[in-house]
Amino acid sequence: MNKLIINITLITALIAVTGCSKKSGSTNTPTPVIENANGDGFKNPFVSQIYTADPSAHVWADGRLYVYPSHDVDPPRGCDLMDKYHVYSTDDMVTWRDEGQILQASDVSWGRIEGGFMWAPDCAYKNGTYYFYFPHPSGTDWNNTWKIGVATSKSPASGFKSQGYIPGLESLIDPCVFVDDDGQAYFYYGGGNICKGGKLKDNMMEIDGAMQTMQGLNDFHEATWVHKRNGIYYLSYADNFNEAGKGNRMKYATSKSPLGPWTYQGVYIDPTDSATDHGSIVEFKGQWYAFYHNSSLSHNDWLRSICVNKLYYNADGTIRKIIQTDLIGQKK
Ligand code: FUB
Repeated sequence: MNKLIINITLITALIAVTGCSKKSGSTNTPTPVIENANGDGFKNPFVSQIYTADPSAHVWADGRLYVYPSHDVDPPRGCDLMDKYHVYSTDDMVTWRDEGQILQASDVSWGRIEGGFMWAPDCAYKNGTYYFYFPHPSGTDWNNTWKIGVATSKSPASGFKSQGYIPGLESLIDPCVFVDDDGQAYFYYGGGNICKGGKLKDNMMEIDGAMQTMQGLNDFHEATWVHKRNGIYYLSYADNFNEAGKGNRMKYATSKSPLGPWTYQGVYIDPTDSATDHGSIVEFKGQWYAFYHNSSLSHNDWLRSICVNKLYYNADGTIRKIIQTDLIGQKK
């Protein structure tokens, strides 16, 4: 486990189921950008040592913010070779620590023999245990054999052991686990225009009852993320938008219930320079943040890098579009 201190002030201009496929067809009109600042000064991407994508961010009891991204392997072959998840943490949103590698395809006994395909993960905490959820195929026919694997640890960024997979699910990707204020955990996943959610049992490894299709989303593609603020549930996701040199947008919908029905609200992250996007929203020390990825270090759709910018809400609970910043912290 290598531990690297990453000071983003040192970042220099270095340089496709489903997630790896581009589709077109949205007619949604983006909500206006709030032109209220020249960015928030964050230098993006904030990890440059390796290529990372699909950041899922959480704040745990030790007061640090942890990011669980996937890892794009260079040279890429689409998303086929993705492997070896790392975790990053910070206590100030400026200095980031690479906590090292936590899991690789060869650790997964039920996984496809060829390895790779360790796609967008998430992590959840309950009753003293951290649960790391990751999509991985169980067969050579990867696109029809996706499972959602679970690895557990008593620590947020080390010691994870593969425990099997959640039984009875369809072949879909991009797990997200949201634990509500009453301790009830909800599991979401999706891809290929379908998003589903359901309750998790207390063991965090089995679905309690039936999974339901999430209703009310607009042009859902993948990358489900659920968070809650002031009693409102937010489901954010990547759409199918695709134009030359630009990729998916991040949209969101709201509900009074964790399983919908949802009311579509708009785009909160415009396309980056990457074919895909995938993000998370989290509050840390009184400020909300949006994590996402772009390809600005590699100029290659499948060598992505994770980014973060501040996220603001309007008084009515809607989300303002985030201002993406570049390598020197300027608005893009
Ligand atoms: O990173 C592999 C796949 O690309 C993810 O699972 C999707 O969300 C997209 O980002």
